[in-house]
Amino acid sequence: MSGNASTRAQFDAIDTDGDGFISAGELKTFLQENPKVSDANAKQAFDFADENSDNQISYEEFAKFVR
Ligand SMILES: [Ca+2]
Ligand SMILES: [Ca+2]
Repeated sequence: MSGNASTRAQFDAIDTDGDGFISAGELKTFLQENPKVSDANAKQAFDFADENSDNQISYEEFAKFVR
């Protein structure tokens, strides 16, 4: 069992379409609420979090990323 209630809540907040995965666009939208995050940095963060490179961040991948 990985993560906790607040990790789950954060994941759900980023997964705006509720399909159970965070897409590159969803992560970018979330990160760019902080104006310091550039497109390149958002992409870098996404690639780092997307361990299996399927262009989706699963909850398991997200939980590792934020840990
Ligand atoms: Ca999604
Ligand atoms: Ca993935």
